[in-house]
Amino acid sequence: MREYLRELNFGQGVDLSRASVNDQYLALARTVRHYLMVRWLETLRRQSEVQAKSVAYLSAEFLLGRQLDNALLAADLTDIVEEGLSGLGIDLDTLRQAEVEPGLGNGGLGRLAACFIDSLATMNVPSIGYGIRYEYGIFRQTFVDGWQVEKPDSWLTLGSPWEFPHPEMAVEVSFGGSVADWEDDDGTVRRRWTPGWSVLGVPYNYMVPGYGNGRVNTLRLWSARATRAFDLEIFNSGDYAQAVRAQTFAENISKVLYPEDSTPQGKELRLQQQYFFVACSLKDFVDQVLPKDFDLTNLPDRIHFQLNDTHPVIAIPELMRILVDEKKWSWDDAWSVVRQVFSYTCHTLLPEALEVWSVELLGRLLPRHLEIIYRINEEFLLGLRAAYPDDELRARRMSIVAEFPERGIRMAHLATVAGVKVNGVAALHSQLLRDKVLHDFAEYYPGKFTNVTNGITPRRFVRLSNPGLSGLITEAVGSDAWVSDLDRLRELEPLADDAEFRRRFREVKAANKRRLVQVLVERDGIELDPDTMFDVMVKRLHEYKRQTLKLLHVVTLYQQITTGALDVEDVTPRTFAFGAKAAPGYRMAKQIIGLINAVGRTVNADPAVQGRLTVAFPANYNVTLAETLIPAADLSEQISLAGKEASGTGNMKFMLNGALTIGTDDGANVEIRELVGDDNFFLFGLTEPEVAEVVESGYHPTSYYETNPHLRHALDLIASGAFSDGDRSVFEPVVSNLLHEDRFLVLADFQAYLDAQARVDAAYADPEAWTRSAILNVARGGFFSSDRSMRDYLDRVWHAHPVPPIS
Ligand code: T68
Repeated sequence: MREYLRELNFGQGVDLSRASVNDQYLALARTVRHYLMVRWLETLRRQSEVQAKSVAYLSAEFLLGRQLDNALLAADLTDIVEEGLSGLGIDLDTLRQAEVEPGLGNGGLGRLAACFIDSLATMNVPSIGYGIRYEYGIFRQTFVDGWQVEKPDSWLTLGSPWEFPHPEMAVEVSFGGSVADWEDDDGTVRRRWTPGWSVLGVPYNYMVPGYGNGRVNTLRLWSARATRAFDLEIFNSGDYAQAVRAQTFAENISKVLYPEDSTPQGKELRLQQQYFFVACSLKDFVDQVLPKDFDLTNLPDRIHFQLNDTHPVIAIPELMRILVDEKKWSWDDAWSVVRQVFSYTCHTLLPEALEVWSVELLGRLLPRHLEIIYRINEEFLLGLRAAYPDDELRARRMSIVAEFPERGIRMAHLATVAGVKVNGVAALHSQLLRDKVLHDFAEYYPGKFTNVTNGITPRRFVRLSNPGLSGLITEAVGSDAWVSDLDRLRELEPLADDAEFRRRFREVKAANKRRLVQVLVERDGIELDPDTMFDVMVKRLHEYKRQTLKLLHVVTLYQQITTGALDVEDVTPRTFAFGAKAAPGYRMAKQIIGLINAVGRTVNADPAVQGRLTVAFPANYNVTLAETLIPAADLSEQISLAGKEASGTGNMKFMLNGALTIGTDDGANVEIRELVGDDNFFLFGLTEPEVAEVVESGYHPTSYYETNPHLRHALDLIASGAFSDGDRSVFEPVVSNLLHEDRFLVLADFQAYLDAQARVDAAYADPEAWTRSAILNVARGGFFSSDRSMRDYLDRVWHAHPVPPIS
């Protein structure tokens, strides 16, 4: 505590009596990071000594969540700090709440990256995360009259104690200009890129502490600054305003995270962001991380670059450029190294979500890279035509360069051609990648395709977010070894049949529900009854995830009760909780948010359903809210159309926190169900092959509307204006989309969903049996630790190894 007070006095410049909560939080954060510093330096020292093969995780997003609690846990400081602070009259929990989470990601993909670097550190794998330090992360969602209104996320304004800026290590990244031939000293003709403009990338380092192993890995995020040339311009031209504009232009590159989810937009700035962080990272690795005299022909022994989706795929031509243009290697030598050091993870099945950059844009922004991509493609097509001599259609399908609707570069194809491995993120997803999305490639490159099912870190999503359950598990297992060895949860299995254990398990869930109730009152002014079933659907808002299906269930129940078709006494009291952000430009998603809120307003105010149906939609669902929401859930909604959700990771978090899942046979749900068994999972809906068949034979949503009275009544009620003050036009787009288009077969799965929900009600009516299932969900969820995902990547993709722990 002496150190803490020093930080307050000398770091924040206040004494205890005048310190604000923010001062106190910042001082604590700095105290903790000092404590971790020795380990960080030791990790770095050992890393350069041992020269083991490392992993570089390249990701445009790292959705980290709050840092304090995780750092305290990793360093085993929580108890000491709590006690010390309380001696000073300070409540640790108050300081925890003062932290603004860095929301540098959109959803699953960004959160996955954060879980992976946590696991790599915990498993003693030499690794580094590379990404972008956005000044504004994912927008803060507010509701105005139930409609989403986005506010900027200024996560840096109150100070950012976890980062270490290194402006002296800035690297220069160039864009634009032109390419021309030039003659080398030895007479070889080479291509020379003369860029048009450049920016600086300033590295900000973040500690990634392993759990209880003394290791601290690094996450390096890049921030864009104007180059010194820009500064000189200010000096010389005298046109101060223009020079400042130039500066703003440069800094725009890392200004804001694109709030897109699965729908790529041909945004120039986005391509700038991608090249910016990739070029900074490769330069950093080659010039700074590797030893000075390193022979780059040995690069594959020292590093594997994992490409988190296609966002960093421009790294492939960038490394070619470095080797061929800067290091003056032959093309073939460069290619033979490049094709050994990258692998690509695909996170989608929606064809429209695969990135394609227009040749016009790429050629303007990165002319040399475009040339390199063309040459990679030429050689690829040469091989392809040799393998399939009379199949020009196949060559066109597989080409890295698309010709329609405009000339474009298919980044997924580039990644697949150059990558050592290509993986999907759940068994079903990987299979569909092989069989459908990248089928031609899987035929041409057998052995290149693999699966690594996603995982989540048990440190954040069980140990920290669910202390009650953690205590129970530790007691049952006999130690806290399960926190870094999640298979030990299996030992809980026999306890599912122990009435006393079930009672305590139920008590933990009840306490988590009360904690959530309290948080939502304070955070949103939402009042909930903890004695109802908490039925939770939290994830990005996207039509394929089918929040509307959940909503139609709510509306159906409401309609049935209010018309007397259902006796209110027969309805299981439920709280339907939603959490979802819509991409600002995604109109249908925003309409659906408006509709959820409108239904909530009506249902919550209607005395006829009071105490039976409640809709809660707290705004701004983020990692922090997930940490209290998920442990409180009874029922986990994972209801995407089969074949559309690559994996899902929320589904795993719910399972490990003792919620039962109602879900389709999609993504990782398939593996969840295999593990828990059909008795402990509420399966419904079309399977992926059935979906394909329905779509193939012509899908007519109206036929479901016409033949299913429940569905008709629910849709009619929405269309009637019952949730929009009688205005029939407000939600007309949602209703008519469902009736006439329904790309994601909501109506086709509606009745099956209602039936499954009836099974949920029946099961919930028997608390002992329900608790037994919930315990089995936890006991059988160990597979979904991201530590296991890391082992799979190490074995199947990276061929790297943990190094001995730091004592
Ligand atoms: C998600 N993808 C998948 N994308 O939808 C989910 N996209 O099934 C999977 O579990 C998760 O990745 C992890 O593998 C995303 O989250 C994005 O966020 C995104 C961001 C920018 C552009 C495109």
